[in-house]
Amino acid sequence: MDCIFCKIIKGEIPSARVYEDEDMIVIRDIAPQAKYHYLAIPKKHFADVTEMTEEDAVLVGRMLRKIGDIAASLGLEGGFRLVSNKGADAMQSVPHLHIHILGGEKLSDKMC
Ligand code: DGP
Repeated sequence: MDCIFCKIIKGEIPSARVYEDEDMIVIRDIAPQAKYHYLAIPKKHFADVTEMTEEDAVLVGRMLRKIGDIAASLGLEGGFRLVSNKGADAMQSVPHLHIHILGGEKLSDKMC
């Protein structure tokens, strides 16, 4: 499958990986929109929240809990914002579910 995030997971495309476990990798976003901008990417490929099975929902729930666990180690002690885009209106550019993790500074209150 020609998926950029699957290639990053396999190590075929380099990335700044800050965390990895059996469920997911967390990498630095290539075009940061905050002081700290990470992407939590499940190792299993599915396009977005509308394509999740019940099993995927459990996986994503686990990812959220782990993001909470590792947040402080990523410099996010002051708080963080999670975003997962789906589709054209949200400007999703990579059709492999991912959760943006933004923080390290006061974020704009314009969105969310
Ligand atoms: P979205 O628009 O929600 O689909 O976000 C995709 C994000 O992925 C976007 O913020 C830029 C990031 N991105 C795209 N290609 C790469 C890459 O090759 N490496 C890294 N680290 N991030 C990437």
